[in-house]
Amino acid sequence: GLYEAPSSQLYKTHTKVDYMTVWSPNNPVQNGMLCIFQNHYYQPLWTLVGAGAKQLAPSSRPTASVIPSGVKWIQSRVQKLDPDKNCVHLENNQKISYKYLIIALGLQLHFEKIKGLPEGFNSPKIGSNYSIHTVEKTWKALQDFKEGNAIFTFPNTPVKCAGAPQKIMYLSEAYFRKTGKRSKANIVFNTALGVIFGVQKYADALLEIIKARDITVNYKYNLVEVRADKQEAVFENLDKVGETKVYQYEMLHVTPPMGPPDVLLNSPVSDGAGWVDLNKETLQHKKYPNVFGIGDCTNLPTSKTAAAIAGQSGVLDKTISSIMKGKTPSKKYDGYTSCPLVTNYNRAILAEFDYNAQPLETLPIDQSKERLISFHMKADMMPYLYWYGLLKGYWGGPAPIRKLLHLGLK
Ligand code: UQ1
Repeated sequence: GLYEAPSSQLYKTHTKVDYMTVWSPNNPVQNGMLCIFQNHYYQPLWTLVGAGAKQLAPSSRPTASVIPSGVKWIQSRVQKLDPDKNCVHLENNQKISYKYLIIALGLQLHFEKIKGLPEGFNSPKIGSNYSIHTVEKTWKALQDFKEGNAIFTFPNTPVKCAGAPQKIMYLSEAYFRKTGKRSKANIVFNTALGVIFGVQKYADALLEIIKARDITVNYKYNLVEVRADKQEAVFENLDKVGETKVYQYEMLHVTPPMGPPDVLLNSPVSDGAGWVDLNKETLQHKKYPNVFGIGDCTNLPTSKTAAAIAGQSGVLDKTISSIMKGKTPSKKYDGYTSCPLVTNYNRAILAEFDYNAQPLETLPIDQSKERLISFHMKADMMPYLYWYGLLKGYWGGPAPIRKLLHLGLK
């Protein structure tokens, strides 16, 4: 879909200026045009939905209801970007030209890159918190679990919310304990990565939890096939070419491979991998000065999270204001991102960090400890911050709060 001038209240000071945001409703429903644009999802809730801690319904609102007043919403897919001619091609040979363009297309899931998927989801015992279609299957598999391996995967591609693949594992482990099934469960995290988390401070805390809760982690293990009929998952060992290992599972949580939306592949605005090629500090395009980007579709070298988008929107607002006034943008994005690592039904580690993988914590307490307040922020506060703050353009990330809370403390 498209937002046309102005894209959100974030930019309400520029109502006289023409610009548009190329934007895609997150995680489109695949049956038919109308459905594609019907709903907007607050995906961070799905971590909890998959573990039975929240309902699915409150994670979705009609897209029409979240579009700011004064914005014209064009319900059509972008077919091609033509930044040399300052225009965007839509369906039915429609074409729209722009003065400024913000690309916010998100990313796409690639379940089909795993042999046996997505059709494997027709069987029970397999779920994925990453899709509206499969998140409730995770909860079903968890409830039906009797005995055997509970396997959680992390793919060999960039992903959105790199913490989510292990959040559901901690919640599952807690659920098994709560329901007396823990001794029957062997919990395995097979990750294509070589580390549990990219920031040392939080990686240390997570590894302690993994040890204390008797979880097995296999690094450089990448899911390549699911044989749903036999309840088998096949992993390749990324360190030993050609070596695969087959695991029997009683429950399987799949984090699918992900990539840029098709329209960005080989597009003039993209880098070699298909992500929008931005200046990492100003969010301005490296080659086209009137093109900007935000969120999962970009090649900003930080984690793809809603918190990162909040931080980016605060900077992009300033960057665009400067450019429109003919000034050089001065506010810089430091790569701020955050990941509330839910470790239990009432605990989370609130990871916050920057481009240098250095912690950048908002609260004046050690956020690498499992805390109740971090869990409540994730489960009960963030949805409001998202619907009424971020989507309306009022929330540019917690930097001002951090500075306030750390006055005289650090
Ligand atoms: C945040 O801003 C945000 O976006 C609304 C999230 O997404 C759901 C988050 O999870 C977090 C942690 C933040 C950062 C906000 C604070 C107050 C630390």
